[in-house]
Amino acid sequence: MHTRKIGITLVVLLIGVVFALPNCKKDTVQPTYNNPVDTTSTTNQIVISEMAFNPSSTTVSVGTTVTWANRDSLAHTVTSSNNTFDSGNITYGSSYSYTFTTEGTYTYYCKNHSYMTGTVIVK
Ligand SMILES: [Cu+2]
Repeated sequence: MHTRKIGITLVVLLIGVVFALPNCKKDTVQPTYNNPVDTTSTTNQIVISEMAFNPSSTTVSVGTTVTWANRDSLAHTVTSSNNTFDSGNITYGSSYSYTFTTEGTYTYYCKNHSYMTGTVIVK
C-alpha cells in the first residue's frame, strides 16, 4: 500500500513537471524541445553548410548585423535578389556580414548555386 502511494505520487510529480516546465518563468532547466534547425529563427548568425543557408529564414530588428559563415568546401555568395547586398565569393571558413538599416523582407540567393535561397525579415 505504501509503495503504491509513492508510485502514484511519483507519477503525479512527473506529469506536473512535464506540464509545468514550459510555463515556468524562473526555471534553471532549459526546455529540451527547442528545435535547433527551426526555420522561423531570430538569429543573426547564418551558417552556410551542405549547400544551404541555415536557418533559411530569420527575423531581426532594424540595425542588426547579420553574419553568414561558410562551412562548405565550395565557395558561395550571399546575393540579395534586388541587389541591396552582394558578398561575392565566400570561401570555406570565411564569413560575410551585412547591417540591415531598413525594414523589409530581403530574399537572397547564391550566385554559384541559384537554388540556394534565404530570407531575412527586418522589423
Ligand atoms: Cu553556393
